Amino acid sequence: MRKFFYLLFLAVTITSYAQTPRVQKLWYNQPSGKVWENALPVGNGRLGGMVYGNVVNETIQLNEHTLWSGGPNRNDNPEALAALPEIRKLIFDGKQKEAEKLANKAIITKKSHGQMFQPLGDLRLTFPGHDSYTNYYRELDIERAVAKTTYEVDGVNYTREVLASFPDRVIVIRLTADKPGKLAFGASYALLHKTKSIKTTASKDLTIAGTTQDHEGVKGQVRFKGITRIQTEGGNVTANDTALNVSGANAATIYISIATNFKNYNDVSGDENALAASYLDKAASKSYAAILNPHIVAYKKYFKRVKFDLGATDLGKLPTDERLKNFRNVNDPELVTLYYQYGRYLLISSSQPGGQPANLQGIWNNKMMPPWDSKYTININAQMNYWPAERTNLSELHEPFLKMVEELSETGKETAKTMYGARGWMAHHNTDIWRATGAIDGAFWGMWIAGGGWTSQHLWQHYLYHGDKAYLAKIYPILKGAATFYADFLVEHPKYKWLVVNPGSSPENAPAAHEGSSLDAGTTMDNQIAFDVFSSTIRAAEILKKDDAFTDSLRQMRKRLPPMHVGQHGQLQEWLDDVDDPNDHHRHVSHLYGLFPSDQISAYRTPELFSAARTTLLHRGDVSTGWSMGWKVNWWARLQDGNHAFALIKSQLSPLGTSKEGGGTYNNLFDAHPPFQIDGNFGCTSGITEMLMQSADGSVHLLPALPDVWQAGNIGGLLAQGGFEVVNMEWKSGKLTKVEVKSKIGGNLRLRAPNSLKLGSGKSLSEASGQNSNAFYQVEQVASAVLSPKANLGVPSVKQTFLYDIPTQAGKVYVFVNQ
Ligand code: FUC
Repeated sequence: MRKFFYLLFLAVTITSYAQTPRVQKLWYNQPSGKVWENALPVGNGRLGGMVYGNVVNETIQLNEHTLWSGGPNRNDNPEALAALPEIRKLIFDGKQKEAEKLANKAIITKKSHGQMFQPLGDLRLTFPGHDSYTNYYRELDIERAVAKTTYEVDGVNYTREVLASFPDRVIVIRLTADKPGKLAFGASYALLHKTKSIKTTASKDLTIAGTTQDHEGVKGQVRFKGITRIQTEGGNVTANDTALNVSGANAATIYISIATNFKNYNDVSGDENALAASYLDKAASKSYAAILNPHIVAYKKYFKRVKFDLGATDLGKLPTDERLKNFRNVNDPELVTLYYQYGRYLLISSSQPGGQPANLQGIWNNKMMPPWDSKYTININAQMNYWPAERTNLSELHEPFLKMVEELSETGKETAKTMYGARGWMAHHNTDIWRATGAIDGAFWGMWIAGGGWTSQHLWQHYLYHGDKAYLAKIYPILKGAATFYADFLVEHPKYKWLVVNPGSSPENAPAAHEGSSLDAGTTMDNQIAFDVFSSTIRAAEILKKDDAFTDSLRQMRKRLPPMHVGQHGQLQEWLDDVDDPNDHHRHVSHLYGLFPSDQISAYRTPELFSAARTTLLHRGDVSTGWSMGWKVNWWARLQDGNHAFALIKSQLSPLGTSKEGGGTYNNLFDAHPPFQIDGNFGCTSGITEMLMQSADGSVHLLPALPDVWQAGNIGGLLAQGGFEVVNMEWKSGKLTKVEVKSKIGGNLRLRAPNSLKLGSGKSLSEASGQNSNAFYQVEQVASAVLSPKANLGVPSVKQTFLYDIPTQAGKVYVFVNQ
C-alpha cells in the first residue's frame, strides 16, 4: 500500500516539461561511510581520487595510473609451436576437450597471468569535534570536475573541494570555514603496500614512498613517491613523524603530488622523487584559485563539446541515490542525460593523452588484489571503454588506448613468432601495463587469438573519423602486422575448405556439444574479426597506394573465410556447427561483433543476418552483467529498436541487487558487473549515442532507435565518420525539426532520417542513389549467409527512412529542417 501511494506521489509530481537543464551534478544528503562505491571519483588521467565526504574521518583514496605490480616481463609459452598441429587436429576431429587439455599445458602461460593495478593508499583527514553536524551535502559537479562537501558545526559552515588538476598534475583539496580561525584537522596516510615509508620532512611535507608488489613470479619494480603539502590562511601547520596538523586556520589548501619510476612498458628507470617534487613545487606556488580556473578550462575543453537534453521532471530535484532507486518506475529523463555525460566525465578523468588507458576500473581501485587484477581484458572490456571516445567527441582521449595497441604490436610480434611460428603480431584475451601478450587464465578463456586483430580496428576507426592520411601512414604497419598474423595463422578446414582460425573460441562460451570446451575452429567472431582485419588493411593500402601484391593475397584469403550461418532456430550461429542453445543466456554474445562495433550485419544489406542477430539477442535475454547490458544497448540501437534499448538502460540504471542475474549501478553511478567495472558505464554512453545517431552502414543515420519516452530532445556535438560533426540535432514528436552538420573535410554527406528534410534555406534535398561516393562510408559486403533449412526467418521490421546525398565542403555547416 505504501509503495502504491509512493508511486502515486511520484506520478503526480511527474510533470514532464522541457526546461533549461540544471547544472549536472551527482549529489547526496549522506556521507559515503565505509562504502567505497558511495565515494565520488575525481581524476586527471594520471591521478585518481575517491572522495568519501565523511565528516570526522574524511578519506580520499588515491590512485596513480602506472602503479602496477611486477615489472617488464613476457609470458609466452614456447611449447605452443610444437603442440599446435596436434591441437588443430584434435579440434578438427571434434575432440575439443582433449585439445583444451593440451592447450592448457602447451599454450597457457607458465609465467605471469598478468599484473595488478594497485592503489596508492588513503589520505585521511580527521576533524576533531565535528561529530554533531547539520546541513550536510556533497556533490560531484561534472560540468567543472570538482567534488564538494559542506556541513555545519556549532554555527560554522565548513566546505571542502577536491579536484585532480589536468594542467597541474596534482590533486588539490581546498578547505574553508566561514568563521575565522575555526579550521583544524590532521592529515595522515594509510598504505596497504608491504614496502613503504611514511614520514614528514623538515619543511613539513608529508611524504610517502614504496614499491609495488611481486606477483606471479615477477618482482615488483614500480617505485612510487607521494608528497603532500599544506598551506594555510591564518593558523599554523605542525608536523609529527608521520602526520601534519592544522589548527586555528581560516582556510587551507592541500597539494598532493604522486609519481613513479615507470617510463614505459619496458623501462622503469624514471626518477619518482624528482618528478613528484617538480609537480608539487610548481603547483604549490599557486593559490587554489590559480589552480581551479585552468583546471576547469582544461576539463571543459572536452566536456562542453556535447550538449544533451531530453527534458526534465521534478524528479531531477531529488538526490542521485534516490533517483537511481526510482528510475526504472518513473520518468526521469534527466538521469539519462546525467548518466550519459557522467560516462564522458569518467573517460576524460581516466584517460588522457600520454597516460595509461582506462583499465577495468578506469583509474579508481582501492584493492591490492582487485577483481581480474583491474587490467585490460581485450576480448571486449577494454575496447568497450573506448566506444564513446570518437562518437562523443573525445577523440584525443582515444590516444592512450591507441598507443597501447601500438605497443602490443611490438610485444605481440615475439608471441606470434615463438608461439605460432607466424609473422606479424598478435595478442590473446588479456594484457596489462607491461603489454604482455601470452595466453592466460586457462585455455577455456585464454585460447583466443583475436586480441590484436580486434584492438587494431580502433586505429582504423580513428582514421575513419578524421581522415588524416599521415596518421594512416603511421599506423599502417600495425594494421598490416595484424593482417599478416592472420594470413599465416589461418588454416584450411578439412571439411568445408574455408580458411579458419584454429585453435580459436567464441570468448568464454562453449556449446554443450563440445563437452564444456570453448575451443573450436572458425567461430563466428573469429571469422568476423579476420574479415575486418583484412578489409581495413586492404583499404588502408589502397589509400596509401602500396603493397598491391600483399593486398591481393588478402583479398583471396578474405573470400575463403567462412560466411555467417543462420541456424535451425533462426539464430546467428555462434559456431560453425549449428549447436547453439536458444536457452543460453551467457553474458558474452561475441558473434554479434558483426552487428556492433562492426557493421557487417545491416538492416539494408543483409536482412537475413539482421533478423538472425535479433533472434540471437532475444534468446540471450536482457539482464546480465553490467558490460553485457551496455553492449546490448548498442545492439538494440543497431537493430533500430529504441524501446528495447531503453529497457536495457532501465535495467542498468537500477540499484545493485535489483536483479539476481547481476548488473545494476552503485550509488555513485559506477556500473556494477558486479563488482564495479567501468566498461558498463562507457558501453551505455556509447549505446545512447547509437540510439540517436549512427555513422555506419554507408550513411549518417539520425534517430535510428528513438524510444517512445524520448519523443522530444536535442543533442549537439556528436562525431560521425568522415569528419562530420552533428553540431546540433533537435526533435519533437519523434521527428527531426532541425539538424546542423559541420563538414570538416568535405565529401558526400549521406543522411538517413526518420522524416523528410529540406535545407534550412528551403531548398529541397537530392535523394541518395547508388553507392555513397564518400570513401569513409564504403561498406564491405560480406558473403551471403548460409541458411539452415530449418530456419524460420522473420522479416525484420525496419522503419521507413529518407535517404539524402548532400555534397559538402570542408569547414561549412549545413542546416536541415523538417520538410
Ligand atoms: C571477462 C568477462 C567477465 C569480466 C572480466 C573482466 O572475463 O567474461 O564478465 O568482465 O572479463
